[in-house]
Amino acid sequence: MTAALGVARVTVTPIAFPDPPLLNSAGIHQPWALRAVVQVHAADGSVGLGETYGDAPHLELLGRAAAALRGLDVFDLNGLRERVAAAVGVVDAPDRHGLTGPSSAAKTLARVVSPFEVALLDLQGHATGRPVVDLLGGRVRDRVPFSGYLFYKWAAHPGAEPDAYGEALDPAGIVDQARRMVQRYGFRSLKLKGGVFAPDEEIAAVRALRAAFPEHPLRLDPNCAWTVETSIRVAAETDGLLEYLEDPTPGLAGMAEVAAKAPMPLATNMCVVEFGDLPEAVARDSVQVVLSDHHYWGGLTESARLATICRTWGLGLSMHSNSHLGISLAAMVHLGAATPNLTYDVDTHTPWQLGADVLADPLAFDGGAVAVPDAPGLGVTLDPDALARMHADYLACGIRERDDTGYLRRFQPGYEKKRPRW
Ligand code: GKR
Ligand code: MG
Repeated sequence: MTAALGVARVTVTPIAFPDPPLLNSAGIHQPWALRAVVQVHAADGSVGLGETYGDAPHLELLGRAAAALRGLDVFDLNGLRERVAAAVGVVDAPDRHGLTGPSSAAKTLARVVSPFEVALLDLQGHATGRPVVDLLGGRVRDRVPFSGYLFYKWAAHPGAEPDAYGEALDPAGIVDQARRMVQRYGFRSLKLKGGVFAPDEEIAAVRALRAAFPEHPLRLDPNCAWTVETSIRVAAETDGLLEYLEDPTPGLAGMAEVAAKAPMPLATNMCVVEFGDLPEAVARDSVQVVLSDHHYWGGLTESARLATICRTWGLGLSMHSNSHLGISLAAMVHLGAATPNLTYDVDTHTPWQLGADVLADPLAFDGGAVAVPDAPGLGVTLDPDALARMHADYLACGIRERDDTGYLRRFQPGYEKKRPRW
């Protein structure tokens, strides 16, 4: 039997990178997005990578977990979960924006475990010479398809130069943004982040997208900005236009009411956000598509288990994203490649990072998809200079928690986050 490979030390580096002024039902993105890069150093000198949120309360928990991992066998993922649970304790550390639904101690723990689990899988890959996809059950596809993620947005943060995508505050702006994104990345499906303007304006944007992209499957995600009644109306008016409607209204009960009348499937990354949500969601038939996210479902192996549950209950499956960099993208690609029942294109924020990355050679999009790397582990390498630069940006930017609502209030003092709003 091969000797165990132990964890020698772990580093957690908070970083910041520029983020465009993207609008959503919580407010608007701040000029800097926060992430944390986890490096797990094994006793043989190899290093495993993980990427996660960079908000201060989460960083504190990551620090506690990191200190507890010394000596852990890199193949012992159950041991990882036990050690992190003991180090973190029962704690609920919600995010402020609520864009990934309610928080709980179980979800908080899963969120803390996740980047370490990804890093251990990366190390297992290095130790065995196999890509992570092989450790998750083997590849069922060579390329993982992504959807183009469209946002209403300002041309620039106040006082800054416009970014490459410019302003998008009406249907024409959204179609123009979609054209640029499809041209550059080749996306074959499109998602519009809604919940920003009155529903009729967003329906008009969906119609404009359908006219401009007759073959692209479309989705609309207002992040729970609508009442049940409004959701049912929008669903009726977008009949035939959407492959799914995502999180129109809050809660499993409200979603079930909408689902009973909506002509299209409902998807969620807000009302099914941990394993404990699944029994009620299935019993009520609240959602027909679960958007997994390894960052808060406990990592890649837990997300693979979620996929099996979805298959068991006949639920569709795809992946949700938040502002992220290339380590997260690589993790999503390996998971997507190992998931037989990935029934829809995966979300990604990559285009909005406008080329910023902590990796030496980030995975690239071609025809809207990312090819699964063959190299051992995640198949990506950290760029230490970029990491240092982004850590310096973190120290200098002054942002310690994502706060889309507080940032929008600076420019619109009366703004309030309301779910539902319409
Ligand atoms: O980046 O503003 C954003 C998104 O709204 C994100 O935070 C959401 O969590 O993409 C997400 C979603 O699908 O709900
Ligand atoms: Mg969503």
